Amino acid sequence: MLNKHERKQQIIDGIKSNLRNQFGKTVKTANKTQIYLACVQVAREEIMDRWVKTKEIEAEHGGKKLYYLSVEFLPGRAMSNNLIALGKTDMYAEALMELGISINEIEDIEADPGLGNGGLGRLASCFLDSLATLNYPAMGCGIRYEYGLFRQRIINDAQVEIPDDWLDDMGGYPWETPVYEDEFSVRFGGKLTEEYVDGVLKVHHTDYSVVEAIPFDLPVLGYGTDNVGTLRLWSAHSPKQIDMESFSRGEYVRAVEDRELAEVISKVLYPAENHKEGKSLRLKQHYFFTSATIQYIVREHKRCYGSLYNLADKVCIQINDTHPALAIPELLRIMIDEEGMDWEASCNICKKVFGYTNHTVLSEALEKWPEQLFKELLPRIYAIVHGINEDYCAKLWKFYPGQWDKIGSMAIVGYNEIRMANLCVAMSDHVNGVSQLHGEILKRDVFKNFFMVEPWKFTSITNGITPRRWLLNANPALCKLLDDSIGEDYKQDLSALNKLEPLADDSAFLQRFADVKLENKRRFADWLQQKQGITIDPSMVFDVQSKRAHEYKRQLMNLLHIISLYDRLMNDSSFEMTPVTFIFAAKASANYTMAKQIIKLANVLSHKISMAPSRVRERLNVVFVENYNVTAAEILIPAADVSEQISTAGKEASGTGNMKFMLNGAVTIGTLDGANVEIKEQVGDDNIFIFGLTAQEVERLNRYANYSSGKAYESNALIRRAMDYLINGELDLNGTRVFNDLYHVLLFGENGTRADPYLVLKDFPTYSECHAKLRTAYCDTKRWQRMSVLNTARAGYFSSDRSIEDYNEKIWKLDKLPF
Ligand code: 26W
Repeated sequence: MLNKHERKQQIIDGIKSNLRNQFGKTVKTANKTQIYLACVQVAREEIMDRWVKTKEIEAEHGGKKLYYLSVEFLPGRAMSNNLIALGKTDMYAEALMELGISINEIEDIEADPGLGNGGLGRLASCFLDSLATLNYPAMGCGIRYEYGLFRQRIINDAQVEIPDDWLDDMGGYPWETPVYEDEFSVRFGGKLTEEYVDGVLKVHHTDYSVVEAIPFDLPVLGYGTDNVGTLRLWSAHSPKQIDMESFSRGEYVRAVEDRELAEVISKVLYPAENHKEGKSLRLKQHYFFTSATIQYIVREHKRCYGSLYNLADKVCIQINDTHPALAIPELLRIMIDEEGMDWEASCNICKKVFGYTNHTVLSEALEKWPEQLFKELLPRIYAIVHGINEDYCAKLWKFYPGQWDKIGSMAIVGYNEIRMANLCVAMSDHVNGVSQLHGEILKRDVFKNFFMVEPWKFTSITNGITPRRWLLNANPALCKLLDDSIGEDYKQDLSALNKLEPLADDSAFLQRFADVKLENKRRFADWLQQKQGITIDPSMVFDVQSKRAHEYKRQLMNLLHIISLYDRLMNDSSFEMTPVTFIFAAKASANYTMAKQIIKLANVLSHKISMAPSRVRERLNVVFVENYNVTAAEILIPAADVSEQISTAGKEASGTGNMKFMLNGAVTIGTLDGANVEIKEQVGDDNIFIFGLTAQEVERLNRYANYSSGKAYESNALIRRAMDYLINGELDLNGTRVFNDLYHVLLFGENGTRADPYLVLKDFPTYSECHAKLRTAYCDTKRWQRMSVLNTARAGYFSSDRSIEDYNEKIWKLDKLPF
């Protein structure tokens, strides 16, 4: 065993020899990127040891394994997280210090892989962290996009999208390993012919194009264990040889087309969330990665057991929303066409293997594919989906005899579309929502008719977040305080945070907790200064809304409230308020006009207020944080005093940002939506600010169509005055009328849709009152500090470790690896 000094020396020697071998450099001559890359190599050696051992232990163990399929992952930067898992953060920091380098600067070199849009992708990464930490055998499977989610710049107050070539930035991604022996071919297009062989129907698939799938594996380090999980991302490549057959038939163009088709599949992540995109490339992406994954799973299983009959005992596959749903017909295809198994037996096995998690109730986000496109691109999969549909409709007929409308709406193929959610529900063993409320809405509303047929399938599992990234990594100052006051158990058992409860009445502790918050606010202020040249005052309340820009999340309501405060400060010299800096961070899908206008409004307002008289500026500030991503979230969230979770009730499936803020001691102002409901239950009514309609009230209002935003406007002077700013030229000095649309949607609706579909004006009055109460509470320093501590103390339930244990109990039934 080496002592501490020797281990540090080992790191230093490792860095030096890597610089020499890789780049022909010394510490003096190397640049920051080279030093970063050398550090990664040194850390990787240790990680590789653990990874190899994990694979051996897993093979020996022979238990059931989980494959978590997701078209998005948002892992965040790897270096700091991996050093924490290795327990080596300080050692690396000191080693680098001896070389005259600050570890922060080195960590800042690293790209943040933006291989997802928002909540769904980040959840997938939190789950992989927990699976590894809890020693469950699991692999995440997705796509290695060459371009992640666009980088956002704000130019003239508007969002501008810049390509995210994250792989180019560092000359490749140093944490990944290509696994060439696990390459698979994926087929697109072509023709089907049928033939009876000994009375059995055989389907032949010919004239297809081939794309090669090459996996790149990333290690996912468990915390407090040597277990290392795997995130496998598939990259698309053209077949090594040009298709000689079509080439020699003179089909030169076809042969070259194949190359084109292949190259483009894993190029870019679609930047749309909660909005379906009926593009053929997207369908190709989905089939590409699910086919490769299923081929790999089948090969591994057959290597051990020779056949697929016991597949359901050894494999479970979780489908993260409907995007990976083609895994279901793909598994059937292999069982039937390649393994010669019969249809019914194959279907029965399939139904035991898959679990489906739904992440949204917005109807515009439920995936449907045009039948013709589907058929042309995936003829064999199309035929299989038809087979599934026939069986399923026959089954429904028994349950709902003669009820054609109902059966029609539940069918997998209908109105020339393939409905992916229906496919998932029909073919999965379990269907789950991501919060209590969301699960109930799935049963009562979205999947009501399915629920009647197979009620046992439906369940809810409340989302969670990994405390390793969202506490240990993001908030070292708070962790130090926690370590000193309640020990370190909370790192692997977040419910241990409840040991803080008694300290919520200890004024010395409250002060130390508040000091940590202030330190994090300063850290964020410095970061913002350096990134965007904006100065903010850490003595003001930091009130934060950071999440994707979407109408249902109601950033617009937040902005109208700020306009209202501005108006009162400007026009009423007797109006006093606790000084607040409102902070926004949000990306909008590039073609989502309304969301882009909301971003513009935030930026315009920010400028407007910065030019106001000092009495106003001292009390009110607005800033927009550019390019929100995991790295920005890690700095922003620990600096928040107030967390805005204000979606229209019934629309946000769960939310996970809400949990991150709570864990870091922010107090929530929010509606009873998604996991906010459970946050309120955990933290208690006195430690959260709830306002607005409930999901049931929203439901009723919509059902009876008895809401008039015009009346809400007429009856409330604050609303009228705030709304006026959108059209009276105050916010668009050049008379560009940029915010006319926002005004119009709220009061009149756009081309035929109802006015104010997300009830912004309806909830505005209670939102505004709730903010006033919150400011009063903040002035009572002791009371506020106590609330803040209790939010952290009661966040234990929202660990993704708890979510994973719930999934395992209800669905997966995995055994832990013997570490
Ligand atoms: C087809 C385009 C598309 C892309 C992404 C449709 C839908 C999605 C996702 C399902 C949207 C999403 O990220 N949903 C979020 O999932 C989180 C994790 O469960 C929840 O916390 C959020 O409430 C939910 O909006």
